Amino acid sequence: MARLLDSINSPADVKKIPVEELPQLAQEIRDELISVLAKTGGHLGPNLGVVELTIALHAVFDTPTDSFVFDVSHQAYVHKLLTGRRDRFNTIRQAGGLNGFMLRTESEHDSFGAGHAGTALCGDAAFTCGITYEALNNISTHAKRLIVILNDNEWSIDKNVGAIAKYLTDIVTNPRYENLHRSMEKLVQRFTGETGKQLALKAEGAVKGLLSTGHRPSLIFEEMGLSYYGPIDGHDLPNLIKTLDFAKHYSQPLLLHVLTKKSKGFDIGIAQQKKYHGVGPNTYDPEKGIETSTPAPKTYSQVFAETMVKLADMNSKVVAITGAMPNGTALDLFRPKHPDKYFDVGIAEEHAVLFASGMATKGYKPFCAIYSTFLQRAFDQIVHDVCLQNLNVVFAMDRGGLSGDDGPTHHGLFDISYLRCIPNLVHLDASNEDELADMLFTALHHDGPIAIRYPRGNGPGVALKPKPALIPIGKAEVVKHGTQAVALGLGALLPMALEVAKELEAKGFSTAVINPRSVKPLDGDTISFFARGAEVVITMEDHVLPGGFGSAVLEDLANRGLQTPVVRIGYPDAFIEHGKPDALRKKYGISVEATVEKALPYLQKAKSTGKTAAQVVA
Ligand SMILES: Cc1ncc(C[n+]2csc(CCOP(=O)(O)OP(=O)(O)O)c2C)c(N)n1
Repeated sequence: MARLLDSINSPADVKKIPVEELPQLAQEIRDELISVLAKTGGHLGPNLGVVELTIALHAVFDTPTDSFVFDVSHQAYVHKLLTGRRDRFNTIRQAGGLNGFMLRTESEHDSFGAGHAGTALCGDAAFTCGITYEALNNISTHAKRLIVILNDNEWSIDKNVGAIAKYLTDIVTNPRYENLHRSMEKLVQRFTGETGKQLALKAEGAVKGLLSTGHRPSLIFEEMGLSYYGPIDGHDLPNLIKTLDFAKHYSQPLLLHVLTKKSKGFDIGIAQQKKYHGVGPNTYDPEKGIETSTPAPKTYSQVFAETMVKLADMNSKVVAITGAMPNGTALDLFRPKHPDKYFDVGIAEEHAVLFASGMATKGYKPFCAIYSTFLQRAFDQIVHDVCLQNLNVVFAMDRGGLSGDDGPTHHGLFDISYLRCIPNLVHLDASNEDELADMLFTALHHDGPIAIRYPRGNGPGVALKPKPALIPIGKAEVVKHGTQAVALGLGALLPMALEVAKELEAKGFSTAVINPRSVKPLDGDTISFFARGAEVVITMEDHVLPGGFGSAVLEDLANRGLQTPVVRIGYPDAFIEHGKPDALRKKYGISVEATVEKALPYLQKAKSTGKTAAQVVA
């Protein structure tokens, strides 16, 4: 039988399908999501939860004239399927294919490309973000027509946390509200069709009357200037369509509280909501409905969490803070071991940092585990509340470098630039698992703020020492001596720097390799010792070039009056698309071949002229 889904090339086609056939479309979309994401990976649970809601939105509204802003937009796959991207859906999160989030350049139907939470009001977890309340605060003054859909599935990636999660549960379970909800439903049922739309407008007063009777669990939204309606079943298509049609003709900002089930229609996902929020390729078999087991080597995140357990065992002042990412940062391994030292503050990075600074003033040693990309949110708290106060806060920056399939919203390619300029802050970059453990241990003993950057996924597989050791801050590690070239491989790029050295040596040029370890303070003494006599200095970083590690080296050499040429390898001044890290690095010249090609002319010139770089300058 032909699929209804195959007849949909634009939202106009959704409107042609009779309401009674839409559940079939919903089933086809679920099947498509489950089968495609089995291969590509992606945000399965969130999308399975919003199938009916997204169909109903497109049945009622007209994008791009009407704008849909999804928060975080990881649940916009269904929207992509209904807005002319069905035939490319199997390329999602693949190099050159569809992005896993909304992307303004991908379609006119994507009004905003949000990958960070709190950008719009939508998921229940967005209500843990400060900026959500900042937006709410302005709605009554500035917004005329706005429909906020609160997609309440009780989950962030982990279980949602804090007072607002409890508040939403209270609304859903309040028996008084149940009555109100039924009266509202009847009202909406009556006001469908063309005449109904006119009546609906007139009914505003009646709605408001209903909303203001007796105890109103929806008070918080109403006080902020949003009429509250709900909670309604987010999987009941006819009722969703009627309700959205009603909302469309309501002339004031409105909040529609919709209850959905994450991972709906996929039992393994329902049983493991955290895991199926976002999965990697080949995690499950869509035909058999079972998990495909793959032995997983230890990730940097796991090493971080295991080391945190050791540090908290050693020192009673150690606390760990996450912003709704216990799974991603692996702190869910720490939580059961030290429940009283574990804090999940919700998707509230600014607060996480401020909270850490407060704890530090009371003698605690907070480790804030926040991805490099999400720490951008907390820049002022880092400057004003941690570094200016010179407090003992540790930033464990996971996903420093490429974030692969997630793309530009999630790559951690800016943190060296945005942190290097802040006084008092130390910035370390781990090149293997054991070094990460040592850096965390060193941070425990360091006075003042310190940021430790480590990559997504697995390290090179270096075994951990039974007990971590102190690393001298501001001291680089000389991995290999050499005289004509010096390759500085920061963090994840240290193995590549070693390869570059091997290639250059094979061509007859003696090359030193340095593991810089500390971006700030930079070990200018060691670097300049090698740079002074060399023909070329090579800096390699998984970071943008402007303001990055290579820039720090250039600044230091210039301050010392050294003019040895510097070849800087890193990302250009651009947002980097999604793709596999190896392929992206290659594309942007972060490869052994490209580096050797750039460095060779300096070495060959010196050989042919017989003059060293220092002599040429003189
Ligand atoms: C600023 C920021 N911090 C953390 C994240 C990581 N993150 C992605 S989705 C998500 C949970 C979203 O929950 P919700 O909005 O309720 O949507 P659901 O997936 O439950 O549908 C989190 C914490 C993020 N995207 N942005």
